Amino acid sequence: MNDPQKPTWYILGPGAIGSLWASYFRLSNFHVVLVTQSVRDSNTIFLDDGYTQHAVDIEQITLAQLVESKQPIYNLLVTTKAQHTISALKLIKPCVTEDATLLVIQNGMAAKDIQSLLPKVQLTVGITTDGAYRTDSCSVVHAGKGVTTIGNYKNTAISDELLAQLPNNYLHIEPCDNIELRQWKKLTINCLINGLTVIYDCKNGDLLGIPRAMEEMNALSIEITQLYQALNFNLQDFENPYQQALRTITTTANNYSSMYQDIHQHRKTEIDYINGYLVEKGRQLNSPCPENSRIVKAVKALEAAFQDNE
Ligand code: KPL
Repeated sequence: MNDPQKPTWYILGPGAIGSLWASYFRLSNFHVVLVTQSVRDSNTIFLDDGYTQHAVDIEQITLAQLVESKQPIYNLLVTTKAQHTISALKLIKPCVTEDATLLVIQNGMAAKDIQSLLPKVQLTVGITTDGAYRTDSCSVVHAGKGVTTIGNYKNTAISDELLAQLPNNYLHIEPCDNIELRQWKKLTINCLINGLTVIYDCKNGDLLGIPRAMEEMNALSIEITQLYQALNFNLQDFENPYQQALRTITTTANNYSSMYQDIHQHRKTEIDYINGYLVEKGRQLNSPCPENSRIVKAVKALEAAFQDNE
């Protein structure tokens, strides 16, 4: 049942995280509209939360139907991959109200481009350690309970009002005052792990047993630290990237990284927004990043072998 006191959330990006949030919003009695690329067979999402199987009915609309209908969007959760975000947002921009709340949960650093496209919206960025995967287009498994850290892109405090409008009963959501720093830290980890799991075709933890991969991880760590110096970052904010990545691959040893999953499902990866983002920063600062460039080239070579399945 929809609770009339609760706002409607539109969700752009019906992948694993989008489906997870859509289901938990619905289970919390929010009205949810899932925005999809094309018409899907079913309006039900089957959620396996580790204890219970839920069959959750969710209203769906295609991007084209949404644009045509011109329905106003006051609350939008974006969980598309970074590379698809701007084109999708450009399409639905006429529907997004000027002062809408936009929560973006994705890897990479697309927030600046989103805020430029929609300058007046309240942009909130989320970084999640929830593990979720889809077993088919209508079924999602919440495999690992993590934390979603949310912070306003302009580093203002998250309001209690926004927090109350999220599915807190089901997800661990924590506000953060400096989300940009958190994004950089997450980006650093993703730069050290994701590409290597693709190149060596392995789970996160398997990298530990591949001496060549560990050498490359160390070289990436050194290069990224130099870049952060060139960017005038306070290095005390960043633990040694190599040590941090070692911890992450140990705690997520059995996970297949998101980039590994993309390649295996023949989807374009977020490489341009991860290692590619640092390569571009390095280029702007005259601080070349050959180690990161090599990762970008290797991943793109694999992507070139298939059509994007997104
Ligand atoms: O965030 C991740 C990802 O796969 O994108 C890591 C931290 C590498 C965990 O798998």
